[in-house]
Amino acid sequence: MLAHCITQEYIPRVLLVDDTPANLDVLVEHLAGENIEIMVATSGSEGLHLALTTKPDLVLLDVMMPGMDGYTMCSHMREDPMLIDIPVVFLTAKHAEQDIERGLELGAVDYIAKPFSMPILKARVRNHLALKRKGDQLAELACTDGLTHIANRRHFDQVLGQEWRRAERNNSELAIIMIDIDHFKEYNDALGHSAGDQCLRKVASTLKAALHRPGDMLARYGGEEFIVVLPETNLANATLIAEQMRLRINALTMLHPNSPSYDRLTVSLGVACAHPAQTKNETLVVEIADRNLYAAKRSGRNKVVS
Ligand code: GH3
Ligand code: MG
Ligand code: MG
Ligand code: MG
Repeated sequence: MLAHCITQEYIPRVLLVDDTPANLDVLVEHLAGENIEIMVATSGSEGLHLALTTKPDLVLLDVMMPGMDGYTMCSHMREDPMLIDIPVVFLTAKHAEQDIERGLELGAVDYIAKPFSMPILKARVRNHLALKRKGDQLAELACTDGLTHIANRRHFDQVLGQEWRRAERNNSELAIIMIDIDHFKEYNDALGHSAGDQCLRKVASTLKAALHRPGDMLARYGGEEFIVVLPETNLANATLIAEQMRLRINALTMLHPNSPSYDRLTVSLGVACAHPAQTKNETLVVEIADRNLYAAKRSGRNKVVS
């Protein structure tokens, strides 16, 4: 799923980890005017737990702490796919050349020695947060279809691979729906390309509205083709969802003046479902859904075949 909308108001979150409460108090006091949300932890293990549950945009990390020290916490973060993209800045009195080298080799983006200048620390925090934001925006753009703002094909392929492996581990089923707009070439020919683009956006948002579970995902697969992955869904339930999608598109009553079969815009849908234990790979499920979509086209369009 796409993480968050680029246009939403953005308040970055910073996690401070230090075993000395007085150090945390000073940082909290000085960072208070920065339009950031601050979270604090007084140990490496608490910091790691908070990082996992709150996904901060930056971690300011002490090194010397009883129990899990800062270096160890940083190493754990670099090994965890959920935490690997969160930048870490060490903020520590331990600043011999080899300490700094070690911290940077562990993947920290910066290493600041105590005692430090508060204005310089704030400037560095702002810069690291700005870089993190740019990285997040790029990652989101790389996953999004520019016209419809739903997931693109590349992101779909990644998610399908992940869901397939999850279904394999959980011994559960996974369903695919392929959707293709009927006679869309004629729609463009009759109403123009810009109306065609508008139509694609409307179809995307209408299909998306038929999905209700957080794990379900709709993507633009190609020109006027869409695809859905439904984790832990059997064929009967996937067929029901596909039928709801077909009805919702019908209910738009978008005039299709040039259609050889209907007076309004319609879609054809192919459904497939598989157990990873009994199926070669995820590509095969997509192929079966595509074959069923083709059958829906041949049997008159505006149909679901599963
Ligand atoms: P069928 O019912 O068999 O699916 O017929 P169709 O006309 O929908 O299928 P065909 O593959 O012949 O044509 C697909 C059309 O989709 C042609 C292409 O111009 C249009 N199309 C693809 N991408 C876009 C797009 O981004 N914007 C617009 N406006 N049209 C697009
Ligand atoms: Mg300490
Ligand atoms: Mg097509
Ligand atoms: Mg088509």
